[in-house]
Parts: sequence; structure tokens; C-alpha cells
Amino acid sequence: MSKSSISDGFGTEYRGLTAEALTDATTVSDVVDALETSHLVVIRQTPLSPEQQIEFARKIGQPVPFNISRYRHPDYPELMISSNVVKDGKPIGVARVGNFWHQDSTYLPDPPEYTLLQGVQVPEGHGDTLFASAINVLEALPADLREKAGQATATHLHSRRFRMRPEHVGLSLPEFRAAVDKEYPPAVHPLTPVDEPTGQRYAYGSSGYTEAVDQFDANDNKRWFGAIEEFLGNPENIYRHKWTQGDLVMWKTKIAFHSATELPEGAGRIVHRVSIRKSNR
Ligand SMILES: O=C(O)CCC(=O)C(=O)O
Ligand SMILES: [Fe+2]
Repeated sequence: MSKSSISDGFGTEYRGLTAEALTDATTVSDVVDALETSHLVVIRQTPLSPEQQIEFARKIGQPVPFNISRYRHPDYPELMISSNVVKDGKPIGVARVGNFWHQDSTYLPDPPEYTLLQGVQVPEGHGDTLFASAINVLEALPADLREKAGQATATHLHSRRFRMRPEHVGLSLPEFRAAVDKEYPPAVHPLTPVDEPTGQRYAYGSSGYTEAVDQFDANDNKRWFGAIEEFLGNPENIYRHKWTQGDLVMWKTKIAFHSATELPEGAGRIVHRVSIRKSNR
């Protein structure tokens, strides 16, 4: 087994770990430590069955069925199939998951702490996932805004990205947004929380799910989210995960900004996803 740092303080990569090793308490505890302190973990080429993936997630914490029930795997509710593959005219999973910069589920009052993905079928040369540390994002924001951000909160809305369901057909856009806001009430979170294990502050929220910083005027909001977009748009600030079959990639949802990339027609991709809630809290 080898273990190395991906980039300065962000990300840890393991190679040569077997499925068997992932059932071992010492190994799991090493992985969780790496996740807690470096916020992103890549375990290269350790294919797991759905049962094994859920079992691994159980060793880390409590797997939680995805908050949108129709996105769950029919046999394994803890597992979501994220895929653009269509079989016999039916999509086998949810397409275009997370293809914009975001931190996971910030529209919930208390998002699960970790996400675990497995690359089950990954096309060569396409479908990379981009990652960036929210600690680095915060450091890159204008100093005057960082000063104001200390006590600020931001409001996150699922309706910014919510996908229309059959029952929404016929609603006007404001009616649609009102219906979603009723189902998912606005979530208010600190703008720059402290990451407990590292003691570092990070920027929580991006224009994907975040409506606004509550205490900022329109101009400061524009500067804040504009600077985040600019940072994330610079490849130098990004870790680009090029998937190989059986890769396990997991991250701390609050810190790891990430974005899936577009897939060309015919490039079938299947990813198995589990959300995990920390159990010792
Ligand atoms: O499939 C990917 O590359 C990442 C999608 C995503 O944002 C997620 O699963 O949370
Ligand atoms: Fe995501």
C-alpha cells in the first residue's frame, strides 16, 4: 500500500488497498483521519460490490439514503446510481449529477458530512471530476470582504438547482420556486465556518446553491461569488480527478468544492454514490 498527498494540504491518495483491507479497522481509521484533515481521499482501483461499498461506508459512519427518494437504487436505498447510461430505453440512474461547482447538499439544515463515490464504469478521457479546497477559496477572496464575512451567514436554496418533477408541469417559474422552497425551506449557514480538526476557516457556499450572503449588499454579493467563480475557473487551483475503474473518491462535503464535467454523446459513465453521516457526534 502507498499513501501520498495530492496537493499541498488538500487530498490524500492511496494505492494498492484491497477490498479486504477496507474492512480492517486500522486501515479505515487511517482513511477517516486523512479525510478529516486533508478533506479529499482517493483510493485507486479498489472495485467494490454494492454490499461492500455500503459496508465500507458503515465503517466510516452512517450511510444515509439520498434526500431525493426517486434517486435511490431500487435494491440498495443507501446507494444512488449516478449515470447517463440508458438501457432498454430506460435511464439506469440519474444523469448530470453535480455538473456545476458546489459543496454537497448545502440547502439542507444539516448535510451529511461525507460523500463516497465509486467509478463503476468510467469512459477514458471524459467525465473527470474537479475538486478545490474551500479553505484555499477563502484565502483568495478580497480582504475587505473576508473581514466582513466573519459573522455573516448565507442562505442556501435547493430551488436554485431543483429539477422539475411531473407534478410541476404547468406551474409558472415563481410558482415552481415557491413549491420547492416549501418542500426545502431555505437553509441558513455561517459563511466562513471553522473546520474543527484543522482549525482553519473556509468559504461555505457558491452560486450553485447559495442565494446570497444575508448581510452583504448586492455589490458585495456579486464580488464574493464572482471571486469564488474566478478562483474555481483557474486550473492551477484545481485537482482534476481522472477516473480509473474501481476508484473510490470521498470528500468532506463542507470543504470540498467539486464539479462533474460534461460527457459527450456515447460516453457512458456509471458512478455509485453514498452519503455518510459521521456517527460520533
Ligand atoms: O459524478 C461526479 O463526478 C460528481 C457528482 C457530484 O457532485 C456528487 O456526486 O456529489
Ligand atoms: Fe456533489
